[in-house]
Amino acid sequence: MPSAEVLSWVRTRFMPHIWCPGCGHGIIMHSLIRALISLKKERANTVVASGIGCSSRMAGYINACTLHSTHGRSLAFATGIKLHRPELTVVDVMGDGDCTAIGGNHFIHACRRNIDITAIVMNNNIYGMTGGQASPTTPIGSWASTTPYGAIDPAFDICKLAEGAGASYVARTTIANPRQAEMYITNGIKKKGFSVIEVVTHCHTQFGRKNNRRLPIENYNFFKEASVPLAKAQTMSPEELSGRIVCGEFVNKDVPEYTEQYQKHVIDKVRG
Ligand SMILES: Cc1ncc(C[n+]2csc(CCOP(=O)(O)OP(=O)(O)O)c2C)c(N)n1
Ligand code: SF4
Repeated sequence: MPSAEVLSWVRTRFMPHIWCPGCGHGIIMHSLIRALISLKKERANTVVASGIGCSSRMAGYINACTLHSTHGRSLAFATGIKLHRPELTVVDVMGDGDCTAIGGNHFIHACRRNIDITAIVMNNNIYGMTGGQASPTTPIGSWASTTPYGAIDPAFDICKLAEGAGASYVARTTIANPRQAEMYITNGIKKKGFSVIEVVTHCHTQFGRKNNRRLPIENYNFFKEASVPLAKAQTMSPEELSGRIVCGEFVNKDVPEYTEQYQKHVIDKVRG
């Protein structure tokens, strides 16, 4: 049973939620709430934005200032909010489809601008909400409703994508390590700049069912066994790393942040 403090961040009037029993998205929501509590954030100054998808339902369930926007476009809305009210804490919760398919362009440009928003990408390797179509993170050879012979497209590495596009904080963990998720989300919110925390999770209903991981616990055990800490991964060969999930902080750097640059180079100049 969550503590009263955690529950104060949950819109209990929206319960029961729509998530399938055992879906990993709830674990990530708990990690996010714990991070917000540990940072002593206030609900009135905390914005949680989302697009559309099972993962994106999270914005509706969190008792803060929330925005459930359009599929793939939540970073555009979040950018507008942050530019207008830079003092707010802005978190954007996204699915892998939302973030890297229809929203891929918004994602890379938010990384490039380095705007102070924390993006939590819930990567379950599939479009969960709409029936299990392959997404840009579906691994080669996996079955999805749109890949009846196995996926042939190479998958995106979300962390490498974020790093290459310029995000100032990039980390990955899985739902099998919720404390690490909480720590990375905390670090991401604290970072002045665009932060990306990829949390590898499962959709047992749409992905697991077709790929020999039908039960939530099978996915959880798979993540535990497949995870490799970054320091160890750096000593392993590409063959040894095949199929493994490298977890750790990949980027943590201080570079100019967009709302500060906008204030200094645009607003201050316009006002003289
Ligand atoms: C513009 C637009 N295109 C397509 C859809 C249909 N749609 C809704 S959710 C979704 C995919 C969700 O997958 P993901 O973002 O990975 O989240 P998940 O459900 O797996 O958590 C799609 C294609 C939509 N709502 N709006
Ligand atoms: S369909 Fe998949 S992603 Fe959506 S709630 Fe069910 S298990 Fe979770």
